[in-house]
Amino acid sequence: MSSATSTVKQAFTSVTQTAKVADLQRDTIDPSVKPSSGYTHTTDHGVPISDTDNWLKVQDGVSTGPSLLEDQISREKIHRFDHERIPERVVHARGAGAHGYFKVYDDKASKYTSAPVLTDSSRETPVFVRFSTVQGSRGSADTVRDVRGFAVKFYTEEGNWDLVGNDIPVFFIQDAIKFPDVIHAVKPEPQNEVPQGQSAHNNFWDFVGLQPESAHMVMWVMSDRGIPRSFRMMQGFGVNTYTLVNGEGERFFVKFHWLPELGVHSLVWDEALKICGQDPDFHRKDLEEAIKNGAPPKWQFAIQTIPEAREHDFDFDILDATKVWPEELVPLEVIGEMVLNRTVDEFFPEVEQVAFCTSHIVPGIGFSDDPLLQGRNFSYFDTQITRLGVNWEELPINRPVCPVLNTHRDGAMRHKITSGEINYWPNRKEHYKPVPPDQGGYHEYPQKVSGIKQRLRAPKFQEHYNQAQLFYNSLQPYEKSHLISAISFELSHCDDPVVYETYTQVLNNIDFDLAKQVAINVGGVVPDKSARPNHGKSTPTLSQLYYATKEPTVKSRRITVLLADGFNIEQVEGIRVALKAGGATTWIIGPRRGYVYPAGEQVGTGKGLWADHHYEGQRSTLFDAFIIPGGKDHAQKLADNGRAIHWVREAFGHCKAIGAIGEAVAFLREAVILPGVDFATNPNSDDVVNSYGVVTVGTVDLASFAADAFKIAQGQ
Ligand code: HDE
Repeated sequence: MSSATSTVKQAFTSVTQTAKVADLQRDTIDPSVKPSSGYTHTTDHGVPISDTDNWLKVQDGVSTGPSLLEDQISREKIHRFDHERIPERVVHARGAGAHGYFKVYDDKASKYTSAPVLTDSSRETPVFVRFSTVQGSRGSADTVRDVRGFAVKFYTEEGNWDLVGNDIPVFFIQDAIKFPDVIHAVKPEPQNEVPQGQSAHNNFWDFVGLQPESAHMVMWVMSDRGIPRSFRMMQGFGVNTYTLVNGEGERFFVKFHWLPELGVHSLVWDEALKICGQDPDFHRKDLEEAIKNGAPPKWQFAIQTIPEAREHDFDFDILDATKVWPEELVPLEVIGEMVLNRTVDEFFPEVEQVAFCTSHIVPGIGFSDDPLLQGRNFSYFDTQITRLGVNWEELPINRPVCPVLNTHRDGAMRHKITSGEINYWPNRKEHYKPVPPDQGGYHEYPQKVSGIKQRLRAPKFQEHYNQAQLFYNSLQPYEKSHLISAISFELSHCDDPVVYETYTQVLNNIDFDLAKQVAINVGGVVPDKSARPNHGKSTPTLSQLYYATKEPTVKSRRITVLLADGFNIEQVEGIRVALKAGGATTWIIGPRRGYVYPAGEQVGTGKGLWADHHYEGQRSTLFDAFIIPGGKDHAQKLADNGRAIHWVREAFGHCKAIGAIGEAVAFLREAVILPGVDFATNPNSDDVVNSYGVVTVGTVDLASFAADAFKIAQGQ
């Protein structure tokens, strides 16, 4: 810790790494307000209540008489209910959150910044993270195609730092003045409030067709990045350009990155659409389930830095939020990690009331002149006043863990009581004395500015297609095909020809083949030549494949064993032990929620394995992989059940990892009916893995495999 910081801390009180948990528990575990089975029901003013079920009425013993307004208990209950809702966020309304900690590995970043949160490896800074979608309202589905918010509140010892980012590194617009336009365009249309949780409508594509700076971001959202498998499997980006200032007073431009330990993974579109209906809370539940099952999600934290003197060395403007800083030009430096290991206790006071502000930074971190960031710095504080009132920073989830002491007073819902007669500076008692910079007080970097006041954008802000093209060129063939399908889906939902014709022409500035294929699909203008030559450049780091798991793992993955009666129990036991040892979450799906019976066991004896869900209760869409054990009657029973066949077919179509043993191999072959698939011709061979992600084995000694896995899990 710097001496400056320690002096300031002495003036207040000291802060520990688990400070935020302790701070929140002030409000959650007071034993006098913990629900229990005793007589605990009171009014809001603390008077015990004897009846919460009957409104006070005039009764004559036969008929029901009038209800009395006098009933203060009923009135309080209804009044409180009437006012339960607050305005939802104007964007990012749908979200989920979790607590955790952040730490840096060493003091490597001290060459760029003096901020202890980024340089002091003895600290574990508490964090709260909120993930979100952008377009839909609070009750919309999780797996829609959209950008995901990735907002992190660091409760540092020097005050809160909010890094309010997304899972996509660029944005639709360059200048904050366009934000209301892009959001109005993407949100449900004003005349009928349609569509919900989608950008597939005239207004969005109309806007982006006329605002070509959005082309790069449109490529990202329409790629597989727009439909992540899980919040835990998303990259995070600060998007805007911030600055870091080191102890010598030197300034660096910086971009912030989060890299998920589990790799970056997506759903496939058909699967995402189905999950919207089958389990609209899929991502929210996935986050909670992983933390509760002991697989806390983890991200590495990385920075890209550019010294102030090199600001103009690139063919794009480094303050333009529609551009990435290609990793080949500005490599990532991994400096720390974040782990989310605690779910929330109550959604509303934590996830709904958490309020982020890009303007919340701490000494050692600064803004840049990025015109989008400058506008954001105004907007977030302002919107919290509408959502939560002016004293929103006093709410438990928002209040810092370090002391907050100043002359701000009053306002609706003020909680804090500050004693003393002084609420101004300067004053005769020297209370609230500002902290000098060398004692830890925030001070702005002395940046020289000059220019002419005018409504213009800098010259390099005028170029919009180079990086959109770079992104498209860098995709794998299957990623390109997904992107073409996604844009075709969206434009097919636009019924105004001007809209889809204009957009296919925009696409021709990015890639001729892309424009042609989309135009054919949606009835757009099919180009006969490219509107702009393709520069042919590509970079591996822009493909999602680059950030997929480096070390394949089943850890925290949802894996099922698909059963009918008559299965081979040794195989199932072996599979389950092995998966558990690998850290997977396992499930049994059967013909009914209840016992499923192994070969040799009578149905109905109660001596079977308990299936967690029946075939229709939880579809294959909700799992990452499944295995079908052998058993003669077993395979036949599955084959006789249309739902089981559908389960398997859908999983195969969604490219899930599939395993089958013994007799189940033939069932699988029949179920997916794919001529030419090699496992179909080779049902009895050992260890056949084919390019469809299907593993089949004729026989296997699973008992010994499981025993080995168990030993590994026990650390032997
Ligand atoms: Fe936001 N944005 N934004 N945004 N944004 C909000 O603040 C805004 C932008 C982002 O989980 C609002 O508290 C403007 C970029 C996230 O609570 C609002 C501009 C990025 C969240 C707002 C942008 C984001 C928000 C609405 C352009 C990626 C959810 C509710 C100048 C780096 C935070 C709220 C949470 C929320 C304004 C652009 C990310 C209105 C004016 C770029 C993750 O203040």
